[in-house]
Amino acid sequence: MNIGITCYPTYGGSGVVATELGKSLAERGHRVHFITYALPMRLTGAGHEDARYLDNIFYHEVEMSTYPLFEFPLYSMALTSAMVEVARFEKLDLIHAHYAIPHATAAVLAKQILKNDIKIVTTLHGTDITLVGLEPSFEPLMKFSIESSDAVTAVSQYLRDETIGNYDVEKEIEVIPNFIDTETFRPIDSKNLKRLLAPNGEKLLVHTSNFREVKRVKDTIHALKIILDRGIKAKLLLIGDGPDRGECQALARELGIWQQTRFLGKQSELASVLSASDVFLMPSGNESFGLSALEAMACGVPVVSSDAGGLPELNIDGETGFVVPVGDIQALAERTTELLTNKPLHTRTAKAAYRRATGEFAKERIVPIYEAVYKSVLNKSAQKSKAGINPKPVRTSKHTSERSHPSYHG
Ligand code: GMT
Repeated sequence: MNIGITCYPTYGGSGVVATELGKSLAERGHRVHFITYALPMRLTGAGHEDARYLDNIFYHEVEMSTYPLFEFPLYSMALTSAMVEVARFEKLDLIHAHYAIPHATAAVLAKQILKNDIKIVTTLHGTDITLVGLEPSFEPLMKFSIESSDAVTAVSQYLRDETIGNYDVEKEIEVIPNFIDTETFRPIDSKNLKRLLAPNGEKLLVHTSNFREVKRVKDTIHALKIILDRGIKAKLLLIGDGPDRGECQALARELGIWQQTRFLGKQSELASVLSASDVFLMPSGNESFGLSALEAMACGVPVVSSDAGGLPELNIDGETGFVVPVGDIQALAERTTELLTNKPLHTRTAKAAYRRATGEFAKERIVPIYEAVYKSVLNKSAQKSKAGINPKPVRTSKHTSERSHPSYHG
């Protein structure tokens, strides 16, 4: 198949899933075209095989024109135009839009410009539905974008139910969870790193996120304080960056635990530091799936998470770690203490976390499910064309097509 993928190219979970999916589809012989405003992080970067040079992966940069009259950038329009141009030159079979607004919206508009000569698959990731789309003025646009897509997927049952409940959509939504590349995320021997990070034998707690309010990063710092006050030697590794980082640093100083808190910034190679850690903390106020918890589980690290959104679908309470109510810092500290002080419990949950991540959520299991969705929308169009309704030929195999238009970086 000849597949266009649009996503946020940054460190966010939706961009990571979209990029890993594209890489995996390319490995499986499809031609994959990323249509984004920057090169997706996981296509390049240390610790990741540099996939951008594969001959069936293409990068089409969405170019933004500037003109003094345009006070606000016309990104959605530029994206739609890029989708139309790439679809025409590359003869795309479908566009897979990750994140509803504006990506699915732009794709649906592109489809109309292309006179329906393309299929649109939309994947809902989380904040597109639970935060952004709930802005009242966006609701009709969200409903329209979802209902006009040929197929819609959501990353958890929770997100599927929220979408149907919040937007009253009449659309089948298939749940396809996040997945993991078990060659990248695996338990790595990190004894040396552990010695560096915990020279006095401290237990290591770890949290990775984009430090937005919804992640409740401050809860991890409060929990660390409780744990330290109980006389347990521990350190908290905070990986990533975002709006709340400054406040978190101030809180660590205020609580007098600055020395036990390490802000490590954005990291492109996570498996070693996760493998060196004892417990992963995810106290989110809202979380549709929790990709970073899955990454930790695949490295053999048990998780203490909140019960927000789809987290209990991933982290099974008492089995792969513990689930506590959102905002219950005491319970967060309590459950983490249990894992840090009860060796057999830690070993059992760590093993279960690893087994669940690499069994249920391995990319080899999940990527074919996306492929089946693509085939199903293309088959539907083939059936219609047989019946004389839509005479578009279906291309389900690799085919030669011209390279990208020169204004793109193919
Ligand atoms: O909100 C984020 O953390 C980033 C966001 C995104 O869209 O980039 O992540 C969402 O999508 C991920 C991939 O499907 C999910 O694993 C995250 O749970 C989800 N985040 C939230 O729902 C808050």
